[in-house]
Amino acid sequence: MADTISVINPATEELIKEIPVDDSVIIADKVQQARAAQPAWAATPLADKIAAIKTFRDLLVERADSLAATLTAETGKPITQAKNEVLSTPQRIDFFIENVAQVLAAQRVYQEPWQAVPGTGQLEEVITYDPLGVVVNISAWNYPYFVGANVFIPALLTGNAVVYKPSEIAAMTGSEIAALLHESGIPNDIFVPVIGTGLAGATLLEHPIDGVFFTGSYATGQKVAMAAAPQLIKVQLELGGKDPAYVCDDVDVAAVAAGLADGAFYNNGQSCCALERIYVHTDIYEPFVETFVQTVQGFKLGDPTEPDTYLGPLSRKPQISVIEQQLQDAVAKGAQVLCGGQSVHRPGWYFAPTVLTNVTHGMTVMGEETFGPVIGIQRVSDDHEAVALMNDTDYGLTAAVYSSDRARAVGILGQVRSGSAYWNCCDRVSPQLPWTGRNHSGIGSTLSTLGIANFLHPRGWHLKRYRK
Ligand code: TXE
Repeated sequence: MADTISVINPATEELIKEIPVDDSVIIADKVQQARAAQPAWAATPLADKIAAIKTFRDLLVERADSLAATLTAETGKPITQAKNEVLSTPQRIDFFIENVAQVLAAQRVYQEPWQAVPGTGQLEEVITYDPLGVVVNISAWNYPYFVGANVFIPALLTGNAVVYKPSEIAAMTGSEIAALLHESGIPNDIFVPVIGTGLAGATLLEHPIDGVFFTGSYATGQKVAMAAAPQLIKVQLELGGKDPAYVCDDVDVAAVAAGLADGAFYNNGQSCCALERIYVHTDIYEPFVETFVQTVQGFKLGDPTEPDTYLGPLSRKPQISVIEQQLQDAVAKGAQVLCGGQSVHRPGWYFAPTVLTNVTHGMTVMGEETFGPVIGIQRVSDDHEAVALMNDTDYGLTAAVYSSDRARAVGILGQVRSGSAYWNCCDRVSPQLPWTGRNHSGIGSTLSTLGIANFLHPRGWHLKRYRK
């Protein structure tokens, strides 16, 4: 009998379904199918590829309710946030559709004036782009539509075949994505889902492929990069973060505190760019903390299928132990728990939203990714201290500064290593901007025109026309 993934509802701990996983023979076959089919897909006119992706986009909108319900059932994401994810994905798809032709267009970068002397002629230099070929997309569960579409939409539009391994935590959603793409006209052997755990992901990397686009944790990303290294293929890694915000002394404290609480606790803190550390200027520290805690205590925790629920269960049970260990370490070293601090007594993997003060960088909660509903708030005496603390991390995904002075904020952000810099906002992703990280937050970028070009090999043409 085939191995299965047991899909458990994190809010009820009930078994939803057993899904059979693909074994190594099936995986080998799927990669070969994609390899055989890819040249014909590359040769398919761009207009036909765009038409299929537009249909997919329309189906997402049409079926948003049922797709969101699946996502909520298997990950515990509150239904309003799940629906928001499904319905916001078309914005990214539209960006790719509108910009792919421009990225694919051949560019004549140099042309000599025509030489009239016999034996000479004219040199022309042109850049064209070819698809990578067969790319593997290993994906995370926390935003399967967003992080999936960031990869498979531009990959397909640029003529690649995609072998897609959704996370085992979002396998039902991954299967629904594949079914929708096939229904939209993407051939079955051009978008090929592989269902399985990390083992299936590792097995995929043993096959000859032309690129791996991974979204997930630093620890797994490192394994993926090492497994892919012998093939010398393109490796793109969108990894985690320990994202900081610094609140200067010149802000509207109430508005900023409410915005930052959302940045820290949306999707239960299970966002790659969730705020994980907040530094507050000493002059406004007390009122900031007071308003922040009030906001957090106002968040509705409960059944994720109810539209007004803001905090559902965690998507993975083992994460509760990670959080508990970080809290124990913090409290032992002097942190103060202003609210939360423990799991919630009800069925499901619930953890109360937790605000810590008196934190220091000697605590794991300020150094390691928490990926849960916990935030540490640290007092700082000036901008220099804030910059030093923001940079005191192995990660570098995003950084935010809140100030009424743009020059001050931009000056601070310019000194912080991060892929995204936010002034008076946080936890924000835009299709027009590259999504990228420094250090342990990854390699490469999705979104923006860079996130399309990353699926292409450039070719430099040296073209000489000779006069006879
Ligand atoms: O990651 P995991 P998760 C990050 C986020 C957090 C993580 C959460 O910050 O760190 O993702 O996602 C497969 N070889 N981002 O828990 O466990 C596994 O089956 C090959 C960053 O899902 O690393 C799953 O499909 N594959 C972000 C995938 O790897 C393997 C956006 C990820 O699993 C494998 C969203 C192996 N050896 C989340 N082992 C951003 N920066 O954009 C496991 N997998």
